[in-house]
Amino acid sequence: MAEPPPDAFIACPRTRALWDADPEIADLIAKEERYECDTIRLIPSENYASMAVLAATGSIFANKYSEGYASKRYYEGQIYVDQVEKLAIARACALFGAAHANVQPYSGSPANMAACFAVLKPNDTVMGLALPFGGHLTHGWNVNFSGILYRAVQYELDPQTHRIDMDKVRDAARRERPKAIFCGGTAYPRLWDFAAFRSIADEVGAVLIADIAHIAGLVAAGAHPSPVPHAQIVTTTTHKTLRGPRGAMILCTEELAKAVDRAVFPTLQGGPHNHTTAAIAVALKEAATPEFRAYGHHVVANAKALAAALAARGYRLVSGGTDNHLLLIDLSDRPYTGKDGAQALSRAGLVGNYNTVPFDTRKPFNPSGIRLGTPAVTSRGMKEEHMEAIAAWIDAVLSNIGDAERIAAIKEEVREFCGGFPTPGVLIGNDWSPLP
Ligand code: DSN
Repeated sequence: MAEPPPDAFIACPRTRALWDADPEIADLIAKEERYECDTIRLIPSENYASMAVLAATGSIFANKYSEGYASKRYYEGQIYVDQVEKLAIARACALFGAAHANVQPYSGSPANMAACFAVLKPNDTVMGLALPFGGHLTHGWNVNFSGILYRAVQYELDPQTHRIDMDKVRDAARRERPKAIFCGGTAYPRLWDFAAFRSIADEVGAVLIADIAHIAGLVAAGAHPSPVPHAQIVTTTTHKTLRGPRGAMILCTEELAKAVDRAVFPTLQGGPHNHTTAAIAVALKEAATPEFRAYGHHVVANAKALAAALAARGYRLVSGGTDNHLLLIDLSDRPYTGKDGAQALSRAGLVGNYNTVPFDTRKPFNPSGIRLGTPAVTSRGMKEEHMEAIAAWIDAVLSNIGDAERIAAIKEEVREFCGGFPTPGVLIGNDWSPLP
């Protein structure tokens, strides 16, 4: 049963209208807000979008159809939509130093598909980091379009260092002659050497596609080297470290601009989600501020602090630590799996996700790793000293996995701790605080 609406929902005309029209959904939104306030969110691909980004996402730009691109649309009435899309493109190009941007991809997978359609023909060879080693489905994994439409070749991590061995990537590229090489991933805690990837791509005549979905905010903040001078195509989602709405963008060279635009529309997509484009523009404006630069550097400092605090408690980390926003706890030597661990942590209000580790001997649906990241906790203003407390709770949960009472007590401690940090974007629980 729906509870009475929180005061903050009554004060806002849009949530008030939602409560009147559909109290069940409104109630679930209020509950999710409470949940996002009361838990420590450690999934590295998640964040808190600002109130401004959410306002644009929920705006009436969702009402409008606008197939095509600014000044070349298939529908009338684009006076304001064109201005929004042009602003988003200009801000993307300025922030990342790119020659061209397409802000219409619906999300990361469609963006990668468009990148492939722009430069590959069916059965061409594509190369990327294998999914179980921290790559992404769309980088050539066999069940995905990228492994079905193309001849996919996958590189792995070095068994000792758990880092990418660029000599092995070069050897594989020389042998397999890919037409496109993906770099970037979802669970790689180290820096990407974009220049080295480009030199390999040039040597074999491939296009380099850098998927920076996870690290786009770090790149914008100067906390990770930029792929833009190296990769001919850069894809990214906009909702992870970049802290925008759920969406995506493709940046590319002038030479590939037409092919990329054509791949997005009309090859793969219809009408762009203009409300998302508006919110991407807002997020890009936020990301160009000194505050966001500081945020990006703090995300990395927090991840390093969390990694060090966990290592000090005896946890093995993939590659021994992190250079970016994420880390992977390797539980191969423990009697419980990554899934057991992630589920126990979640019961304590510490929300991460189970993940494969390199050379995992367990199955992907019940693997040996837990993936954690600091983008969301950093958006709440947590600092290095708070990572020590989070590591202590993680250790307490994993050391007491079957102890429901202890885990319930930790959940309460976590909830109380969370009350000390504003939650960006939520209406209830605290206030309309600006992002730290
Ligand atoms: N789902 C994203 C992640 O969590 O990394 C990748 O697509």
